[in-house]
Amino acid sequence: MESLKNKIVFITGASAGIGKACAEAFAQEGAKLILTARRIERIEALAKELKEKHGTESLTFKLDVKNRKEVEEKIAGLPAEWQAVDILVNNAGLGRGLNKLYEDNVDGWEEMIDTNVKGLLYVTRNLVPGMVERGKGHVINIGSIAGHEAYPKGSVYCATKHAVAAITRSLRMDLLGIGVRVSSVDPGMVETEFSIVRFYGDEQKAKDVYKGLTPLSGQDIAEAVVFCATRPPHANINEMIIMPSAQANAFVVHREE
Ligand code: NDP
Ligand code: 8X3
Repeated sequence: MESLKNKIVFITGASAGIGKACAEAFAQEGAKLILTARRIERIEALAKELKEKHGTESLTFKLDVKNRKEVEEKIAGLPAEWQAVDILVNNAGLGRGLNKLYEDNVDGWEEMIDTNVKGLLYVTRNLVPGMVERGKGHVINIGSIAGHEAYPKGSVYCATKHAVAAITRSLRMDLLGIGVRVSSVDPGMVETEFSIVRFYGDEQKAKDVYKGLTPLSGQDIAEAVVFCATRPPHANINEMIIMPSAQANAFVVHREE
């Protein structure tokens, strides 16, 4: 098992859900964290909490992955001691709406494509060259079951996660022989703020998504991400699909009354 002690881990979308759980899991392993998201007050509070609990050293800054210039400038301006990023967790992402394509809100499409696809690309494009130069690193993308299957009313979200799957596979080939690994962790239903965001703040609708079943938690996914990151250098987890036991695939779910 590869130690994570003092490894520098850059996490996008660390202010909630899976990203926050990843920060906690990497902190427990003694990693140093670069915590980014738009809600800076949340990541600052998280950094403080992890410092108290585990003595974690963190660098925090506001980063909107949709903003190409901001991504370029913030990564180029990393303090010298934070530049050698070992692990990038491309987690920032969202769903907007659950509607038939021909009735859907186009603004939500822009947001999903700009965040889940272009945002992930901007961050990757700016951090991977350093990994290539150093001949080591690991990119771990948070994909989705929606990157393996398409489901009704989810055409654009599914398209973005299919894009993440394609980017993961191509990048792995681009980096072959260089010492930089690429993995993807692809969950089914995880109860986070995801559905609240998808339904534009409708908490009841969000709760109903997980009604009658035990969904995954952010921690379940974070444990898988840490598993990928701790494989010995000769081994790579290409992709890992993780579902709640009550979910067989993107559509078939068992709910208790
Ligand atoms: P949450 O809504 O709980 O967290 C999403 C995170 O992404 C937040 O920290 C948010 O931070 C960040 N984020 C969103 N937009 C941006 C942006 N433009 N720039 C930077 N950060 C951003 O959802 P999850 O934790 O569930 O989602 C994390 C990832 O997991 C996403 O990629 C999602 O698609 C994926 N996923 C989720 C599943 C689920 O069922 N929950 C299942 C499969 C995959 P802030 O708003 O502060 O910027
Ligand atoms: C988010 C979960 O079930 O909508 O990736 O694909 S789902």
